[in-house]
Amino acid sequence: MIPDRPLKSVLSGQSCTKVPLWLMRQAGRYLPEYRALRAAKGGFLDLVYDTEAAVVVTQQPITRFGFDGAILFSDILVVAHALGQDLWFEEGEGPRLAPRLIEGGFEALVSQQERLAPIYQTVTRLRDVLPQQTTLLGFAGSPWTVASYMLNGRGSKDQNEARRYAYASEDRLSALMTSIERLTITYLRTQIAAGADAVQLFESWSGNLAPAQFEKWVVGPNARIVAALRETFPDVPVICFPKGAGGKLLHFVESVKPSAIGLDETVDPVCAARTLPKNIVVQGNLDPLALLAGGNSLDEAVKIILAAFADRPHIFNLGHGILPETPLAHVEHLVAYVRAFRC
Ligand code: 1CP
Repeated sequence: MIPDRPLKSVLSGQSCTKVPLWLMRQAGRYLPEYRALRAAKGGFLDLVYDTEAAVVVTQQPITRFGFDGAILFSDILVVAHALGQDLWFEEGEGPRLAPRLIEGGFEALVSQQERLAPIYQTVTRLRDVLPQQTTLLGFAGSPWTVASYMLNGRGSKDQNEARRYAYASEDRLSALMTSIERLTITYLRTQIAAGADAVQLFESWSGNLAPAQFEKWVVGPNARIVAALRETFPDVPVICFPKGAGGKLLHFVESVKPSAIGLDETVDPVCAARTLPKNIVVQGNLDPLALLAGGNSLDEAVKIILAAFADRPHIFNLGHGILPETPLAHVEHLVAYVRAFRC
């Protein structure tokens, strides 16, 4: 008999008396064991491309908290690296990519897909060592979000440079987006073939696009990736996380048709439960700051979310990544609280 994986079951639309949970960025700097290994290995990318280390880091939050989902330890920007850009992480700041494609250089990039090989090995190894009941989640960035970093060479508060480029150089952006989309499909298919039970697409920068831009750069690529994965792996759920989609969320769900939709913390759970189609699984959406703060306001926020989604398939998660300063005791409290809830 195949042991039950509660998160995979809910993602596949089966009802469950317990709400499965995992947290975005659950492996990371809020964990002392992560900080220790990262210091020993040198840097973030050294962990990502070292299969043994990436396996250990992925397991750390499972061992400590018993989450239902383990998300592969990697980063969305490895796809840019595999397309031939240089990638590094500045200590205490974030990712850097070169050349900065807004200034040109896309045609000269030489694809280096072998850079992804250790990540596939990590997935294979993880499926062997994770507890049977733990769902293994693969992931990738959605093309627009990855393109915005490739164009700007780094993060920014609004990705305005990339958004301006989308108007000014539409043809060149189309070519870049097509390359990212193709590689993302291959990347996710290979993760699934290596053992991922489900995958998540992170569209972190969909929030501030004008509607026509949202349609072209977000809805289109996400829909094509979901369809391509479903064609090859009809039973593998795909979670889409169009962060900040707000009023465009229902349209996104109806057009992209993901198995599950990740909601960020600005979405009203009561309203989402009322308006989203009943067959779509929802994931989310606790404010990471509520988890950081703890106390009664945390319990209140968790209660509202659990109650709102009690009569539909729901995966408990944050609305965005866990903050590095989050006390471990607050995470322990959250896990106990969600575990005690019965729908
Ligand atoms: O040790 C460190 O300081 C590195 C911090 C870190 C970590 C732990 C980065 C740098 N990436 C990651 C891992 C990561 N990134 C995961 C692993 C699995 C898990 O969730 O535990 C995932 C899924 C991501 C996804 C990711 N990376 C996104 C999408 C989700 C989101 O947060 O919006 C984005 C935008 C990135 C780019 C990135 N990588 C790292 C940083 C600090 C950033 C954001 C940079 C910026 O916009 O300024």
